[in-house]
Amino acid sequence: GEQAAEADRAFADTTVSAPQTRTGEHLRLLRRVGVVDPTSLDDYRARGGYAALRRAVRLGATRVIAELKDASLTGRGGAAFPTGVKWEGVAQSPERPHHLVCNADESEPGTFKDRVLMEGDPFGLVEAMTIAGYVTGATVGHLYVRGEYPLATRRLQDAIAAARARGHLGDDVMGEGFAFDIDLRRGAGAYICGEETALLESIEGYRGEPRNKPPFPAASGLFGKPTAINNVETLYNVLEVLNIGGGAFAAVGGGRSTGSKLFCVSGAVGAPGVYEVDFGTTLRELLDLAGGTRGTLRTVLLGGAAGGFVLPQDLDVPLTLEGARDIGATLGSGVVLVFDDRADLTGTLRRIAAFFRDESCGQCVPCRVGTVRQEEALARLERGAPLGSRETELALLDDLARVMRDASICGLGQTAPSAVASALDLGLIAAPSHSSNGHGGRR
Ligand code: L3W
Ligand code: SF4
Repeated sequence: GEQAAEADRAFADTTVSAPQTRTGEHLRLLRRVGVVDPTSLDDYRARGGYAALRRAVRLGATRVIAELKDASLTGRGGAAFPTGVKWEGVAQSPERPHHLVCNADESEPGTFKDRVLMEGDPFGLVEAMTIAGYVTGATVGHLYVRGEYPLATRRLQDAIAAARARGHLGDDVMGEGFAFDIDLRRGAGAYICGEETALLESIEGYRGEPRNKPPFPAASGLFGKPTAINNVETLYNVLEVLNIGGGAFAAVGGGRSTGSKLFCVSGAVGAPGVYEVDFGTTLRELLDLAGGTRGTLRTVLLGGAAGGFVLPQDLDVPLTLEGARDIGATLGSGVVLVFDDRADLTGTLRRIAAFFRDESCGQCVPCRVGTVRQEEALARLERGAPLGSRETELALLDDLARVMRDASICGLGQTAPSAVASALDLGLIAAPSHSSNGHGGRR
């Protein structure tokens, strides 16, 4: 009680700006955030809640999957796997039981989009998970929420209880003849438990160590059974697909980037916060929405630690998976970190490296050792005391990046060197060196 009240106060004090979108366009995922009473199932229903579930049941599982494929909906956790394909794999598996998991362990540095959805529109996640359970044939959905999200946890717990009390969860959901309930789990502060297979280990009661993939969870997941595991934002998109239809959803954006995307904009902008824009909006337009850049723009880290740096001359890049890839970045989970010319880039990269070193589960050598060596090299560069020459350090970082990317078991080790490698590529790490020949810039 006391803790939750404190979290409420802390939330009220934060300056996360109101959700926004481009003028003249309606919000999709954030539509109800800040508008609906997050504690009221009646208010949720009055604002269109549970229409998507009714539609899903009318269509039946097979046609819902077809709608998701028509929509070209892809996962919003960073890897963009097609949601319809994932659900189909689980729904069609002859193995029993089927499991459903929602990955709400949002912990990527600079990411806070799922938090805004869960705190502001918790019934949306309850409804979307219920639809996912209906379609994949899972009767229990495990909702794994980041331990440091007390307000989201409480709102979700209350929403689950309210839905249960009104027959929107339980043995006969809304009188539609299927059973589904939600089991909420709280993480305990380990970033690695957001990696899907580590998360499954954690639910099973083991240490959060990633498994080798394949097999993917859709074939062998929780307790070795077929498991659909989805990011929070992906599930809210399922509501949108059902509400407007797969074809209308796919009409926004294109390729593997259809619909809208939430971006977490922070750093040197006028109004940091979560913004929803249609795929295809340019980075420049997004930054304008976020109050414009403050100071002289140096670079933008797009896609967060797993992504890449964007230079001021590339701000017209369209925010799509394809557009980001073309300039050597990713959209990842929607991180947009803006640096002005006074920002300490090497220091920031060193802190990101320290984060990965700290959060590595230690299971495989390239990551366990690589994250330590990477942090050390960056710290030496930061202090201006490289081993031999600056070039030696840069070569070492380059080597480490290659080994970690190629040989790590999971995404943590594979992507831990991404931002550093991108900064090296673009010559953004400019450390003083005793024996430097003065080279900077692109190598
Ligand atoms: C069935 C196949 N399913 C792949 C499934 C797989 C998973 C999804 C993506 O995430 C991203 C990275 C960073 N049959 C399948 C299949 N799947 N092939 O598709 O799989 P995968 O293995 O490509 O990626 P991943 O390891 O799940 C890596 C991002 O994660 N990241 C951090 C993200 C942080 C957050 C957050 O805090 N909220 O999202 C760090 O690396 O962008 O792209 O479900 O099972 N043949
Ligand atoms: Fe653990 Fe890192 Fe290996 Fe992933 S890459 S399994 S976090 S040691």
